[in-house]
Amino acid sequence: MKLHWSPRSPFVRKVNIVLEECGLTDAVERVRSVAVFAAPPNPEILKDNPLGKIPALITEDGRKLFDSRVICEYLITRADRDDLLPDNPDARIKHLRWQALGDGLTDILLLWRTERGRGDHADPVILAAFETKTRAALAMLEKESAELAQTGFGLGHISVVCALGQLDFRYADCGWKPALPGLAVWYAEVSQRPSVAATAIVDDGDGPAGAADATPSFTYGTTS
Ligand SMILES: N[C@@H](CCC(=O)N[C@@H](CS)C(=O)NCC(=O)O)C(=O)O
Repeated sequence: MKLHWSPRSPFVRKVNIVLEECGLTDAVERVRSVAVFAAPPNPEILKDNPLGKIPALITEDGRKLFDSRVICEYLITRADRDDLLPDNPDARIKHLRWQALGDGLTDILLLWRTERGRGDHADPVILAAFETKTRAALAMLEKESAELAQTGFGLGHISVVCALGQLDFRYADCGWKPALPGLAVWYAEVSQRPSVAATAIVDDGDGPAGAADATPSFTYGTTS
């Protein structure tokens, strides 16, 4: 299998965690592919994913799979690891819902950074909406932190971990952990899991300069 990847992509990290869980990490040839939302699409990625996004996986029999949700389900089925995405309808919906919440939060964090990177041209209404949605998603996860802890590890947890990892990567000083203690305890515990620890985001410096990183971030403990 061939994987378009980046060591700093939270959506690629979902796939990396599943690969680790399934013992398939060495079955993949990695191609370092730069994907930037606010830039011309990478032609090498477009050949395999017309949406220009990573992750994209090419299987041994030539199937071009995207996005992370499809790739993760493919790998889980291939490895017969239905504990990660149970067949039982209630358990399955629980994981798919957490996946939607985690992936949705990650999408917002990526788009928010892109908008912040526009400096004086950033739209304050859009910035405020991203902040409101981020706070609401984190508040929901705090409410559900006991259920996250009590439910067998699976795809839903993987998406939430990757969203929180992205928050720590790009908004390291936002101070969410003291404000959301249940979620912080669950996150600290799940971060010890070998598949999660082995796949931490790494900034390899490849890609566009982070104009957004020079502009003010947000602080979880305050209101906007
Ligand atoms: N829904 C997609 C999202 C993938 C995504 O947004 N990937 C980012 C990198 S983390 C990307 O490729 N961005 C480039 C773009 O949006 O054009 C998935 O789950 O794979």
